[in-house]
Amino acid sequence: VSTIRETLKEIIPERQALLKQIKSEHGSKTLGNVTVEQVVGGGRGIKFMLWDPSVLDAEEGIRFWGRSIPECQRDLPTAPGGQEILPEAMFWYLLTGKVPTAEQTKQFQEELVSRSELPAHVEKVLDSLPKTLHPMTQFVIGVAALNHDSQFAARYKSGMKKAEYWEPALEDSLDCVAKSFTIAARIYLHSYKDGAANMAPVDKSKDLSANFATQIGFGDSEGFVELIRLYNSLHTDHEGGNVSAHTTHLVGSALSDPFLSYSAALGGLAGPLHGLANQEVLRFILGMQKELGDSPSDEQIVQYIWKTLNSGQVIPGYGHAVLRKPDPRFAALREFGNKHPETANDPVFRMVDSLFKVAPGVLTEHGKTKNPFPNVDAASGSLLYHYGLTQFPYYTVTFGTSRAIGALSQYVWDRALGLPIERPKSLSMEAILKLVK
Ligand code: NMX
Ligand code: MLT
Repeated sequence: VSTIRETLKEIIPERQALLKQIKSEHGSKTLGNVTVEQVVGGGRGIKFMLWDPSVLDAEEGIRFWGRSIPECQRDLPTAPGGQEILPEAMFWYLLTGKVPTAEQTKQFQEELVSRSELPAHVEKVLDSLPKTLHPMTQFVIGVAALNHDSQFAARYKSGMKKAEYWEPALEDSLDCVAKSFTIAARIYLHSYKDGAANMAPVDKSKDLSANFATQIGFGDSEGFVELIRLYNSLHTDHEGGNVSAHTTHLVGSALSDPFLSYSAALGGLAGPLHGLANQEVLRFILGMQKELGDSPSDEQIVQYIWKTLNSGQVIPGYGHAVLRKPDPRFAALREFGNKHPETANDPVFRMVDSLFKVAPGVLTEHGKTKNPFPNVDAASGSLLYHYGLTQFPYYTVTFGTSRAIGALSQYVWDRALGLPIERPKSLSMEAILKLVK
C-alpha cells in the first residue's frame, strides 16, 4: 500500500511541470480586468490565487478536484458499516486529487489518529484558559501553541532546501489536522463539562470523528458519529478565496509554519460573517422557536424574518459572496437530517426546513442580498443540537477541525510548487483617482 508521502512524491513533479508550462506558455495572458468597484468591494470576482483542491461555481457549488459533493459521496471510502465520507479519505483526496483505496484510507486514518495526542504544554495552556473564553479563541491559542514542535520551523532554521519544504509542511499539516480534533474535544470538556482531566484516551482502532465523539461524551450515538464524519468532510474546502483558506495561504506564504498559518485562519473563521454564522443560525432559530412555538405558520416566519431585517440584522445562514443558488453542502446536511428518523422530526431541524421554504422569497423582496439562498451554516447547527450538542457557541470549532483539512492541503502544495510570498498592490483613494482620471 503506497503511503501519502509516496503518493505525493509521485504527483508533485507532474504538477510542478504543469505550473512551469502554464507560466511559460500563458504567463502574459489576462484573466480579466480589475475595476475600482472590485478594489473597494472586497475583491469580489478578482481571479487572484492558485488553489488546486477545489473550485467553486456560483450556480453549481463546490467541486473537489472536479467531483461534486454527490460524486464524492459515491466514490470516497466510508467507515466500515457507515454511509458518510470519512474525513480522513477526504484529506487524502484533497492532498492528492486521487481517491484513496480502502487500505490507503485505513493506513492514513491510523497514522492520523496516532498523531492526535497533544503535547503536555498544549494541554496545560488550554486547561489554564478561562472557561468563559470563546471556544474559537481557545482554538486559536491551542493551534498556535503546537508551533513549539513544528518540523517545518525547525528544518527552516537549520537551512532546509526549498525543494524539501513540502515534506515537513506535510508532516506538520498531518499533525495539525489530527491534533485539532483533540484540541476541539478538550475545549468542549473544559468549557462545558468538569474539565478534561479524565478525557478518554485516543482509541487507535477508531477514526478521528469517532474518537472526537467519544471524548466529548457522544460516542455511543452512531448517528452523531456519522454526522461528525459528514460535517468534517463537507466543510473542508471552499476554494481559496474564503477568509479562512485565504488566511492560511497568505500567512503560509511568509513561510510561517502550518500551525501559525492555520491558527491565524481560525481567527477569521471566528467572524460572524464567516464560520461563526452557524452559531448565529442556532441563536436565530431558537429565538424564533421561543417567540412562535414549535410549529409556526409560514406567515408567522415571514413576519419574524422581516422584524430581523428591519432591525438592521442579517439573516444568518443566508447569502454568499460567490454562490447564487442554494449551497449543495446545505442540501447534503438537509438530506442527512431528512433520512434519519431521529432528526427528521426534530422541531429545531423542522424549523430550519420551514425557514428554507420562505426566507429566499423574503430576502428577494428585501432586495439587498445578491443571493437569497441558504449557505452551509443554515442547517449544520440544528443537527448537532438534535444529538445533544446544544452549546452553540461551540459550533464553529467543528467547522474549524474540518477547514484545516482543505486549507492545509493547499498549504502543502504552496510549498511543493514554490509559490512566492503573497503581496498584492494596494491603493489610496488619491492613488485610485489619479489612475482613473
Ligand atoms: N440577510 C440580510 N442582508 C443580507 C444577507 C442576509 N443573509 N446577506 C447579504 N445581505 C446584505 C448585505 O449585508 C449587504 O448589505 P449592505 O449593502 O447594506 O451592506 C447586501 O445584502 C449585499 O451583500 P451581498 O453582496 O449579497 O453579500 P456579500 O458578498 O457582501 O456577503 C455574506 C456575503 C455571506 C457575508 C452575507 O450574505 C451575509 O452576511 N450572510 C449572513 C451571514 C452568513 O450566513 N455568513 C456565512 C457564510 C458562509 N460561511 O460559513 O462562511
Ligand atoms: C466557506 O465555506 O468558506 C464559506 O462558504 C464562505 C466562502 O466560501 O466565502
